[in-house]
Amino acid sequence: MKTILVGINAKYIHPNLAIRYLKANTTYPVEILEFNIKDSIKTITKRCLEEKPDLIGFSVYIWNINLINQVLKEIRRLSIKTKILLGGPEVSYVYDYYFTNRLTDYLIINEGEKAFHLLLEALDKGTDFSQIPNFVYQKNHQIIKTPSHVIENLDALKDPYTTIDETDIHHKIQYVELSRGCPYQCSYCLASLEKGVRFFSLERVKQTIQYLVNKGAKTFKFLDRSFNANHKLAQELLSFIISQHYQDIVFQFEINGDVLKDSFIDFLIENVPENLIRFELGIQSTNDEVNHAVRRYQDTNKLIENIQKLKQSHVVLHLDLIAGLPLENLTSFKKTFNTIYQLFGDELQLGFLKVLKGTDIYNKAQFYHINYQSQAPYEIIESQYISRDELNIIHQVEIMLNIYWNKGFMPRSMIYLTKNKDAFSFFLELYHFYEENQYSTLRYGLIDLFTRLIDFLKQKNIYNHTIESYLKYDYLNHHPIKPKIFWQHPHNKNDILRNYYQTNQSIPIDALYKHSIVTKYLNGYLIAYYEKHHKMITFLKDEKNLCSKS
Ligand code: B12
Ligand code: SF4
Repeated sequence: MKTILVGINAKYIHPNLAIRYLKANTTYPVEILEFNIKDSIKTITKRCLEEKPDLIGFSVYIWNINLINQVLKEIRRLSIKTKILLGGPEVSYVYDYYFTNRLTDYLIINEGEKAFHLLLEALDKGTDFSQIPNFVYQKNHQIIKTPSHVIENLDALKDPYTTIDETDIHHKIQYVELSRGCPYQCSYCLASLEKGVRFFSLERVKQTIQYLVNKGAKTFKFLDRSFNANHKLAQELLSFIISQHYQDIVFQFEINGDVLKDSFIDFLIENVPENLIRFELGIQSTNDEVNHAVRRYQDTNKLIENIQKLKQSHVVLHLDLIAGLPLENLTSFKKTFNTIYQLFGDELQLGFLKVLKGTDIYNKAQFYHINYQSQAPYEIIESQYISRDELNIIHQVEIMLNIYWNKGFMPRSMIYLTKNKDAFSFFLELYHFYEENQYSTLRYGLIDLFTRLIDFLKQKNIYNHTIESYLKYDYLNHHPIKPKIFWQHPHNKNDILRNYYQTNQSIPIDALYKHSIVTKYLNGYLIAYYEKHHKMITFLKDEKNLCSKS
C-alpha cells in the first residue's frame, strides 16, 4: 500500500512538523510531500496523484483549509480509488461536512501519531477500525468516532527530524517542542480544548537542538503554548541554550508573562546575550472584564511590571493584542493599545479575533452576536461590542503601527513622538494623512516613510529641531552603508570633521572626508561614518559655534 502525507505550509520557511511525526512513528512506509499556499490547486493535485497513492493524508490547518477543500474535490474527481485521510486542528472538532460530501474516507482528530500507525496496520491487515483511538469513519452511513486518547509519555514518540531537508535548513524555521498542551483555558484558543500539559525530557530537547544546530539550523521556534508552564524546565533549557554560545542563531518562545518569576527575569537580565532569545507574550487585553469573559485570568498589572523588567534584558519582546474580543469596544481597545504600546516592546502585533472551530467562542458566537468570515481565517467582521467601521479603524492603526513601529526604522523618533501620548490617535491620523495624499501603504521606499512623516508633522505644527534631529539619527543609524540623504549637507562639513579629528584620530582625516555624512543634531552635529565593516555614529557638541559659520 502506498501512503503519502501532504503538508501545505503558510510560507516556504515554515515546515510541517506534524506529518514528520506521523511518518517517524509508524513502521509502515510513508512518503512526505510539502507545498505552500502559493502553490496552485493544479500543481498540488498533479504532484500528489503522480505518486499513485492508495492513501493520501492531508494535514489541515487554518492557513491551508480553503486550498485543501479544492484539492480534495479534484482528487476525488480524478482518482476515485485513492483513499483520503484528514488530520490537523482545522478538522479535529467540526468534520461532518467532509463525510457527508464524500471528501474524505477517514479522519484522525487531535494527536495523530498512534492513530495513524494503527490505521495503516488496520488497512494492511484488513481488521476493523474500532481499536484506533481519535478516529472518525463512516459505516452504514453513520459517522463513527472512536474514544479519545492523548500521548502521556511524549518521550515514547520517535524523533521527527530525520526527514528534515538539510540542504535548505538554514532558511527554514525549525519547530521544536518542550511540551504539549496548555494549563490555561482562553475561550478563543484551540489549546484550551486539550487536557493537561505533558513534557518531553530536557535531555531529548537538548539533543534535538544540538542535532539541528549541527545540521545548520539558524532559527528555532518552540511550539509550546506556554513555554514557562514548568519554570524549572524552562529555565534549565534557556541556561543550556545560553551556555552553548551559539552565533547567529535565534530561539523563539511563547511565554505567559504574568507568571514569570522575579528570579527568572533576573536570570534573563544577567545572562541573555543580544539577538539570541525572542519572547512572544500574549496580552490580548488590559481590560479585566474582557479577559474574564474569555476565561483569560491574567494579572495584568504584574504582566506589565514583568514586561518593564524584561526590557532591561536583551530578550527581544514581541507583544500580542487581540481586537474584537467580547466586551471590548473601541474605547476599551484603544485603552488596551495605548497602555501596551507605551511599553515600547520591540514589536506589537494587533491580531483580530478568529472564531476557531471547536472553541468556546465558536459555540458562543451567536450569543455575542459575533459575525465572522465564513471561510478561513474566520476573522471577526462585527459584534454587539464593536462595529465593522470600528474594526476598520483598528486595521488602519495596525497598518501604520507595522510600518512606523514594528519595522524598527525609526525607534528614537517614534518614542519621542508618542511617549505618554495617545499613540492610537497618532497612528490613525497618520493613516488619514496617507489616505488624503494617496500614498501607498504597501509599496514605499525608506526615504518616503521619513519625508511623509515630516510632512505630516509639519501639517500638524509639531515638527521641531529635536524631532528633525532624531529622524536624521534614526535614518543614518538604520543604514549599514552610506545612504542617500533627504536633507542638505551643511556647508561646513569639512570644518566639523577637522574639529572632530582634533580630539579623535582613530580614523584618518581623508577617510573621514570621503566616507562621512555630517548633519546638525540637537545642539551639535552627528558624524556618521560608513566604511566596509566599520560604521560609526558619533555626536559632536557645537562648542566652537561652528553652526554660526555655516
Ligand atoms: C507553526 C504555527 C503557525 C505557522 C505556520 C506553520 C506552517 N507549517 O505553515 C504560522 C506562524 C504562519 C501560523 C500562523 C497562524 N496560525 Co498558527 N500555529 C502554529 C503552531 C504554533 C504549531 C503547529 C504545529 O506544527 N504543531 C506541532 C504538531 C506536531 O502538532 P499539531 O499541529 O497539533 O499536529 C498533530 C495533530 O493535529 C495531528 N495532525 C496534524 N496534521 C495531520 C495530518 C494527518 C494526515 C493526520 C492523520 C494527523 C495530523 O497529528 C499531529 C501530531 O500529533 C500552532 C500551535 C501549536 N503549538 O500546535 C498554531 C495554530 C495551528 N495556529 C493557529 C492560528 C489561529 C494561526 C493564525 C490564524 C494566527 C494569526 N495570528 O492570525 C495564523 C494563520 C496564518 C494564515 N496565513 O492564515 C491555531 C489553530 C488554527 C487552526 N484551526 O488550524 C493554532 C492551533 C494555535 C492556537 N492555539 O489556537 N501558525
Ligand atoms: S491563548 Fe495561550 S494561554 Fe490561552 S489557552 Fe491558548 S495557548 Fe494557552
